[in-house]
Amino acid sequence: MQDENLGFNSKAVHAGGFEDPKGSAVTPIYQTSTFKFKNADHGAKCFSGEEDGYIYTRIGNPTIEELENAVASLEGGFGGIATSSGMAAVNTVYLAYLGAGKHLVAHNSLYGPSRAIMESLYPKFGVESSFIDATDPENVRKTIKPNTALIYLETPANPTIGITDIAEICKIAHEHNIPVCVDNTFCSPYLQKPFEFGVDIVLHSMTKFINGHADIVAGMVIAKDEKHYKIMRPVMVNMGFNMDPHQAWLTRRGLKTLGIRIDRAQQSAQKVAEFLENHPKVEWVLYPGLASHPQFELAKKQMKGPGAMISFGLKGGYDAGKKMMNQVQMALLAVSLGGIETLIQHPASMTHSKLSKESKDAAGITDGLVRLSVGIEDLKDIIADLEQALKHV
Ligand code: LCS
Repeated sequence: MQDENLGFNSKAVHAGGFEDPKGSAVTPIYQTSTFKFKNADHGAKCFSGEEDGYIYTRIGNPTIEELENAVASLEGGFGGIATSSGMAAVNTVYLAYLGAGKHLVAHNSLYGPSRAIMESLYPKFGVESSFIDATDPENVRKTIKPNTALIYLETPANPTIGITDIAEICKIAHEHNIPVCVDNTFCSPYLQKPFEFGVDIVLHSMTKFINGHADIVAGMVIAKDEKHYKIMRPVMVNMGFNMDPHQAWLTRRGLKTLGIRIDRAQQSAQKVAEFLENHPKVEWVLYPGLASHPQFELAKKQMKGPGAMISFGLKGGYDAGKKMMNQVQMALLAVSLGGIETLIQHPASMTHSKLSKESKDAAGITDGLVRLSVGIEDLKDIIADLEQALKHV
């Protein structure tokens, strides 16, 4: 059966197109740096592209390729480019489309380093950037300049859970022939398919939901079509942002259960968000499954479900948040997200600490914001843990 005809969970299990010559049910780990050519002519033809064939693992490897095909199939894109980390995926996109004299427009709330490197590293190479509140698409229109070369969004955004209207922003960007990239880490293709709304590039930190087991760091860029694939693939290869075959194998294994893990975590997240919203010590909660979320209607239109990420603020601000984080017992006080275990962290002092105070303020990353990644443990235990921790606040 062709992959295109399968449902999401079937694709998550079977997609990738690898047939092992020895009949292995699971794609083996091709733990090799290089590949033998049949003869000198074959080697030359592999290099010239006249023949398909593996050359060297940084360029391509069967275990990695199966993962690239599987994720591209789930996203509905042309091709995947696996990277050593989510940040390598972000940099593949930045380096492919930006350069001296080019300008980036991005949402103001992004994973800390995705924004911080635009403030600390890329100006060295003559790249300009503007960070705006893209939850109002008109702000994107107003910020585009003749040298704007990329529009970069995260939706829902880390850590504010702000949601941007992907279709509307693509419409504006494409009037100016500017490609749009969406970091789809918070949703995974199970909950959101940015290509359906017109984007050109999707990227993931697969460290999160796609792998889902908090045991590897990995990234993926997916191109809508061959043109964008050919712009980006050489950046990964030549910068050495490649994945390792063992990392690819673990990620492919994690991917198989993506849908059922998210179903479970999301079901609990809805209840946890409602619990927090009704708790007297909680000032506000941002979760796309709550009617109080400012983009609740847009979330319903654009996402298949509200996901497993919640941000909230306590009435006592930062000190109260710190007390709570020190009191959780089952949830781990740890950065990262999207795994089977519930994680809690404080973006202002942890994941987003490298941003300037002005950048944090403008993006709504307040000192009191606490981020919760709901795992697949029993709901009663997740709530009991939060409840006992809140008693100490
Ligand atoms: N994009 C998003 C939305 C992320 O949340 C992260 C990591 C990255 C890209 C980078 O991926 P990595 O290189 O770590 O695989 N987010 C993290 C977080 O919120 N806490 O720790 C890492």
